[in-house]
Amino acid sequence: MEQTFLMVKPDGVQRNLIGEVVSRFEMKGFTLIGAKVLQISPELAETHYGEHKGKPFFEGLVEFITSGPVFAMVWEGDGAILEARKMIGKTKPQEADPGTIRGDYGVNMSKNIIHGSDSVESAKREISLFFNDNEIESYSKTVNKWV
Ligand code: RTP
Ligand code: MG
Repeated sequence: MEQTFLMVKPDGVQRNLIGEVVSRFEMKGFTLIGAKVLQISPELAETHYGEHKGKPFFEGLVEFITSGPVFAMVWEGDGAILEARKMIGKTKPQEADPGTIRGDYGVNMSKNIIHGSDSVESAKREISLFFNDNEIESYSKTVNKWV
């Protein structure tokens, strides 16, 4: 089963959108297998966004992502990486379709509510950057059905 790393950014946490974000992926049918609130260090931010090092927006991006707590998550599901990116919407909220998280809630390019892994490789890399193995619980919702 595919796993992806999603993270509510400081603007999303501040705007009380953690529940809304979690709800969308839960309703979609994905399984939340890891989650935590944390304040990202500059070192972790620079590693996480390493592909953007040297770009004009890099310093601002690191400053923003470290400016307050984030909500980091690992979700599991069929095609979870691409599906989550579709549900998140385009990077620029003005270009993101209505119905996507960024289309519905994003304010601008730097304050776009949520991060999502963009490939199998980045999902693996980002999950291991943010989570220890013992913080991830893989399970099936169809076993031990209570409701
Ligand atoms: P993310 O990594 O945060 O999920 O966003 P993304 O894949 O949609 O976009 P990416 O290209 O990875 O960029 C990471 C974040 O950097 C900011 N950005 N600013 N030209 C610009 O000013 C610019 N380009 C990117 C955005 O905040 C984006 O989410
Ligand atoms: Mg990206």
